[in-house]
Amino acid sequence: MPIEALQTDITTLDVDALVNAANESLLGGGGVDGAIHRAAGPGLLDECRALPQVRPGVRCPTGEARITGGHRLRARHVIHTVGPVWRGGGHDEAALLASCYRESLRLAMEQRVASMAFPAISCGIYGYPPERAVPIAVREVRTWLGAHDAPVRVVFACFGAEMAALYREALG
Ligand code: AR6
Repeated sequence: MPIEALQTDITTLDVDALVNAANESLLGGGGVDGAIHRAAGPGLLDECRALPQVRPGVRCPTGEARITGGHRLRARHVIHTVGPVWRGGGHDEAALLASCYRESLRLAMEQRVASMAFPAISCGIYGYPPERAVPIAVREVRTWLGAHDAPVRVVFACFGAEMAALYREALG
């Protein structure tokens, strides 16, 4: 199945599942998280709030993922994942980021999604350098799809031409 990079606002995509670059509270924020919550409407926040806390204030630890409905989005599902905050690269950031992609794909496959879109997890407010994050995203998606023989169309939704160019280079 094709993996492609599109320069677009992720909320406009007609795919079965959108991945959200959330924070551990899952109660919304800025960036793509804010855009997804605005487009999905208040039902998404209500559903997130009802998810169990694994410790006070934490519904999804960094590197993990949780799934909800899409509410007013065209997507049927939102997969919320929490990327690492970039702290120079020596704090397990690469492994945690890779885990976000794998865990999101695992939840998507459980729901039998045929198409899904990822934002550039951690590359905004969390400060992960895109030139380091993009090859991880591409490698994890490729490896995972290859290993699971999953017929899933994956879109990397890129905010801006520079990000789209990085993905296209990594995709080859
Ligand atoms: N469509 C596609 N990509 C987008 C969109 C959009 N509508 N909006 C932003 N981006 P960020 P993070 C890009 O900051 O770094 C939130 O407050 C953006 O240009 O959204 O993982 C959460 O609640 C960048 O390339 O996510 C967390 O607290 C990428 O999406 C924190 O931000 C990710 O940027 C998570 O930070």
